[in-house]
Parts: sequence; structure tokens; C-alpha cells
Amino acid sequence: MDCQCDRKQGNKLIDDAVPADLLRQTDRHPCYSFDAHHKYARMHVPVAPKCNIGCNYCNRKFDCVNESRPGVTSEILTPEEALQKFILVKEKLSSLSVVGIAGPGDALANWTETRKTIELVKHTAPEIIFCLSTNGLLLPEYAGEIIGLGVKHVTVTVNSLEPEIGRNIYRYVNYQGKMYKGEEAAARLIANQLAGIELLTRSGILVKVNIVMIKNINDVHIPEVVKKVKELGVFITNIMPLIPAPGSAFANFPRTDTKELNEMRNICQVDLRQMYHCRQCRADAIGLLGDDRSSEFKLPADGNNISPAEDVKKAV
Ligand code: CLF
Ligand code: SF4
Repeated sequence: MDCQCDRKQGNKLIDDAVPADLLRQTDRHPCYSFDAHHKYARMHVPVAPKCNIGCNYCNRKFDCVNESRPGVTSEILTPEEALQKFILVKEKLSSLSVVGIAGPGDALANWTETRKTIELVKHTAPEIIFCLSTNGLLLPEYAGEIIGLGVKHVTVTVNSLEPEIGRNIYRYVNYQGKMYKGEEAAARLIANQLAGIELLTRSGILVKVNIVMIKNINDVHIPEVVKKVKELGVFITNIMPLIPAPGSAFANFPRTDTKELNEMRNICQVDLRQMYHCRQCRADAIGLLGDDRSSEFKLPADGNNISPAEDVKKAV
């Protein structure tokens, strides 16, 4: 997709509310800072295969679409393998500033592995910025631990505020051993997302909200989502196009047009800083946003480490 490199972003009111040391850290984060994305690299460690919700734009054979292009399958690593790979990448990639967990399922639906990975990497390289991406269902449960681990950057995908809209986006939500469907599922998810975001922002975490723009489903509702998350103290929103994934419920939906996407971002920019340079990268992406080098750093295959994302209901 277009990089939109000619665009600058900013929101001085929010910048003024963020402590200077955190803003300095964010200046090295290629997704949160437009200026950083040509200079600083991120590395995703794919330690989170399970997911606890069913998005209609997702084909669960592949990475989480909330943070990735559809149709991409990443290898799965254990936390120890992730550390091993991190050490290798850090040696070769001096621009590496961020380690992120963005699937291939949901970072919090695999909390044991996610937490262990953060601990291992932080122990080895305390200066590394940690970044998590989640659908937000388990945020109320884990926000305290995320804060305690010193993570300062969290992305939550919020596609709607209304269960009537959300029911058309989510097939089910599997929460605390109970399967929710329809409006009830969407209501559960939305309530947890908003409560979780507030817990994070109140503790000084910089939250990015991803929104998948789906024509005739949530597109006209997006400005309301942006206004609401701004109220909750979110730092930036990333409005992403729907790229219909083969095999997903939205396989035959139209791909969101780049022009319409940018028009929506421009409308929302009045309220909140917008990301224009997202590359919808893989759950095992490595390098600058525009220069994926993940193929250079594959761990030796044991014939067993390529695995599609899984549903939590099957995996636990
Ligand atoms: Fe990764 Fe996401 Fe952190 Fe960035 S990606 S977990 S915030 S370090 Fe970045 Fe990739 Fe777009 Fe995500 S370009 S898909 S916004
Ligand atoms: Fe797929 Fe889960 Fe990501 Fe939704 S949150 S896109 S169901 S992996």
C-alpha cells in the first residue's frame, strides 16, 4: 500500500501531556512516529498463535489481520527461540529499536508466552522498546501486568463502539470459558476494549488504536470511534483498509480504496493524530517498515515450526 511519505502527523495537545522521556522513546518507534519510520527498525516475535475471538475479515490459517496483511503465515517461536532470534537480529541490525508481539493470533490470548518473551528480551536488552498488539478482550485482566512489565506501547483494534455494528464484524467472542455470539459478543468485546484502554492510558501507556475500515459496515462510524478513543487518552489511530482475505467471511467484500481511506484519515486527523505509513506487516516482520528483512533471519527449520494461527477454543 502507499507509504504516504509526504505526510506529517502531529497533535501538540497530546504531545504536551506525554512525559518527555516517553516522547523521546516514541521518537524511536517506527509506527508511533512518522519521522522514525525511515530510521528505526522493528522486529516482531511470533510467539502468540492462539486467538479468542472470530473476526469476519480473518482466515485463521494466517496471521492476525488486526495487525497484518491477510494471507501471510508466520513461523511460531517459543519465548526462548524468540530471545535467540532477537540476539541474532540485534547483532546485525543496528537500527533495531522495537520488539513487538503482533500475533499471529492475539498477544494476550497467549499471555504466558507473551510475558515470558518480554521478560527474556528485557533482561538481555533493557533499552529495547516493547510493543504489543491485541484485540483488547483480555486487557482488563492483563493491563496491570503489562504496566508492571514496563511496556509503554500497546495497540488495540477497535472497529466499532456499537454492538449492532460489531455483530457484523465478529462471529464470536470466547471469554472466560463462555462462547458469546451476535450483539452479546460484540458488547463484551467493546466493553473490555474501552475499559482496558482507559486502564492503560491512565498509567501513561501510549495506546495506538487500529481500526479496520469496512465499507458499508463500520466506515461512516469511524469518526465516532476516533473521538471516543481520543477521550480515553489514545495517542494515535491507524485506520487500515479491509483487504478481503480468501476463506474469510468478508472474502467477497470490496477492498477499501486508498483514496477513501486517506479521506477518512484526513477527516479524523482534526481530532487525533493519524498514522498514514502503516505497512500491515507480518507477525514475524523484521526491519524498517518499508524494507522487510525477515527472510534473512529464519531460524533453522525443524519441520515443525511453521504453524498457522489457532483458535483458543481448540488450543486450550
Ligand atoms: Fe509492531 Fe504494531 Fe508495534 Fe508497530 S507494527 S506491534 S505498532 S511495532 Fe506498524 Fe506494522 Fe502497521 Fe502495525 S507498520 S502493521 S502499525
Ligand atoms: Fe483473526 Fe483473532 Fe486477529 Fe481477529 S483478533 S483478525 S480473529 S487473529
